[in-house]
Amino acid sequence: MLIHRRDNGFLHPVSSEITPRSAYEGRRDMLKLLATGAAGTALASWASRDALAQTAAPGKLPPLKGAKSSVPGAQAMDKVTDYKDATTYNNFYEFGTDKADPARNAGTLKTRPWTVEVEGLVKKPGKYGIEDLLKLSAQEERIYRLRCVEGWSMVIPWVGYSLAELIKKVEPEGNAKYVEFLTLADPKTMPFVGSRVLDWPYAEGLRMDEAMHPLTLLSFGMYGEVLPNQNGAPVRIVVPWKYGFKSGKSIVKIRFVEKEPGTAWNKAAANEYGFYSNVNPNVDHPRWSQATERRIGDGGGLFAKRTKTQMFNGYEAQVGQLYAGMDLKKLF
Ligand SMILES: Nc1nc2c(c(=O)[nH]1)N[C@H]1C(S)=C(S)[C@@H](COP(=O)(O)O)O[C@H]1N2
Ligand SMILES: [Mo]
Repeated sequence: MLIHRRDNGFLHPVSSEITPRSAYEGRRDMLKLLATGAAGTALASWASRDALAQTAAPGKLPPLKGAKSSVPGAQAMDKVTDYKDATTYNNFYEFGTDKADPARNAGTLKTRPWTVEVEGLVKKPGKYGIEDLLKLSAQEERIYRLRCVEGWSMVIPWVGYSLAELIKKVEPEGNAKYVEFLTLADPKTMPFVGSRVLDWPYAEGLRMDEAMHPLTLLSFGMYGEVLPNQNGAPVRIVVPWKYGFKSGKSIVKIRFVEKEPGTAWNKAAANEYGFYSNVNPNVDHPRWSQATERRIGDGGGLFAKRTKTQMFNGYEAQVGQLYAGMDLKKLF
């Protein structure tokens, strides 16, 4: 499609024509998907997950218990989302872009053996096996809200421990300022890793103080069981004050770096997804407002009443200080 902009009587190509073709096509696919996610076909997604949801119940996966957490902010503040909703309506683009796709397709994910490689600016780099990671610190149950950038949210009882526990064990060097997370990208088991929707592997990152914050969770389970594949088995990050996409699923690499790392969504659309991506009702997404959200499964499903989104997703008392003096409109 050729779109021209007329300036001073001359025709200039718009940026889409000077962007490499592959990047442009990937972006075009993505914009289409995002547009549908935010509007009409969300309804179709919700309906298509109904059949899956009917059989989704805890009790089928190995138990993973956690003691009630004493970390401030990690206790129940809202009604916990039903398991069937939390496991049948979410994003995991490696398995498809429809909200029902992760539950439908993630059965192929092989979660054993599994290692997480720790590398970069760290004194104890190495490959950490999942069984050792599970035992590295006491498992806690943390009840967190998670709000997706698209405007829906859930309240989930996660099981895991503060990422800080692992970080302290591996001893980052003094010049490590950021932590980068890379997730599995296996084309054999993840059907969409061949698509151009995102740059694979899915990459995310946190500033060191964010990664060390006690609320930042290294999670292995939810609802008293190990994580279902569609929710990021066998290990994922959960950062409750940031939009959901900052919480990388099925992670295989943690890298300590000096400079702010590139992240999957920022690379796909920098004007829409910043590095910080703190939940902020006062900063609109360029294509929609972030002022309100819909709690998934709250009464009428997709038609549930929208509630006001809270600054830092309600965790301002715990994390606001991390951003003191920063212009959150610029550093969104
Ligand atoms: N590897 C990977 N992690 C991911 C995603 C993804 O596509 N791939 N999607 C993110 C997005 S956009 C959201 S909202 C959350 C949602 O999943 P959950 O409901 O299981 O937390 O996972 C995040 N983690
Ligand atoms: Mo999301």
